[in-house]
Amino acid sequence: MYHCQICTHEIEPFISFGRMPIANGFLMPDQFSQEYFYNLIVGFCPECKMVQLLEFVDREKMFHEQYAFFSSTSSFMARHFGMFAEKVIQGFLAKVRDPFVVEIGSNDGILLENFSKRNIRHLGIEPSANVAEAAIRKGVKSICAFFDENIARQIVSESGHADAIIAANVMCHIPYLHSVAKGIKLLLKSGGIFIFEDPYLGDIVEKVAYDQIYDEHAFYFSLQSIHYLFSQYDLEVIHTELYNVHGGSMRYYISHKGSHAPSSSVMTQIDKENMLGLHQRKTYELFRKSVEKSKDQLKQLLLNLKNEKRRVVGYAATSKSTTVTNYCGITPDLLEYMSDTTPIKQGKYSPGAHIPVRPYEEFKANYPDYALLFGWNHAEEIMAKENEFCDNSGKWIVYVPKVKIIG
Ligand code: DWN
Ligand code: SAH
Repeated sequence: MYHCQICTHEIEPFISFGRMPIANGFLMPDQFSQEYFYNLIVGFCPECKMVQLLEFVDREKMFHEQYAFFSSTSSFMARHFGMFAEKVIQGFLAKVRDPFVVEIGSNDGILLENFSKRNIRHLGIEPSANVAEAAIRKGVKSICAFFDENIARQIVSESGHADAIIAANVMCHIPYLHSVAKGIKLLLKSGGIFIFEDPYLGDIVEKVAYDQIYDEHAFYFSLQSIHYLFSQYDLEVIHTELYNVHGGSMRYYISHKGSHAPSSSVMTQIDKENMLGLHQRKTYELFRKSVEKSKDQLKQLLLNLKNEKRRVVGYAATSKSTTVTNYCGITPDLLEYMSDTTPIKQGKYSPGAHIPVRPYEEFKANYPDYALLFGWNHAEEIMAKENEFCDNSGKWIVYVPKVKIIG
């Protein structure tokens, strides 16, 4: 029996992906025999509506000095975060004297560099030392730590309260969200704003984007579950916005209760969630059936292409690809290699499935017949730069929202 991380009610499991390795645990052959696995199972809490993992991997196994994801690998995301910073500055800092901005999970500084370039006082909290060092090299002030209540207290005593706390794609990574919410409560200035975004549960369900489910993503947020959590600390969701990044993300604006007037977006979004059925278990049962269908179709397509002796390569060794390859049983006989632009992944093998990861230059030098788009969330950016692949009769295989061939 498992209990909800947010409200302690019993969780209802609705999908199991079986044994899974660490999503970003790219490794060398001499490490195969000691590879770490855990059970990837997701459940729904009927009380607070939080969708969450049942088993968690120790944070030090995922976030360390060899973390494989560098945020700045996507130029579209760099632009997105430039606009995010602009909104924070114009909307909340313009009238503040010597404002102070804290980012949780600042990675290589992709968001905070927009503040440091304007000489705005800032601090990034980032536990993965190698990416934090990349940020520091860019002039982004960062400390290597996991954000929680204690770190928040330390920041207040050393630098004062924050006018804005920002976070992207990290809140859903933190199982101990109560400590984080307490930290936000004590770090945020009265009248300050906490803004964060994460992949949105509504999009995951609607698009059958099951590959967003992996060890690092402890939670799959809806507005209802976020509201439940923060209202316990007298913090209030005052506004929400949807963005077309990472497959559909929700940005939440949170303040001390009563300090900002809530916008109509909050009630509108709650109504939409009720229409989508995000508060009902049966929605997740249907999701499971769609996931199983997607898996069968993708596996069959790859088997057919193998029989036709076509060359198929994975495009972008994303964290998400670890769920797809392991769950669908995609082995090196079905996928020649995975192309990726990140040096730390190149020359290694994918977690669990042990598919070689090769530099992007190899893809360009010898185009395959098909590219399985593991970076489907960056499809616009990727397809725009891969005209030559298509001119050479190359075709894309996508699996979100449906398994299909493009080109
Ligand atoms: O939540 C998370 C998100 C924000 O980032 C983290 N838990 C980890 C990570 O997830 P991901 O690995 O699925 O992220 P992306 O951004 O979908 O994929 C990044 C990978 O794709 C990098 O290894 C670089 C690669 N890539 C590439 O090879 N060519 C990316 C692009 C845009 C490209 O053109
Ligand atoms: N914000 C970036 C990075 C997202 S990846 C972006 O949107 O691209 C998730 C990041 O959160 C990793 O860099 C990881 O090291 C960091 N992280 C994980 N747990 C954390 C915690 N408790 N506090 C702060 N950062 C954390």
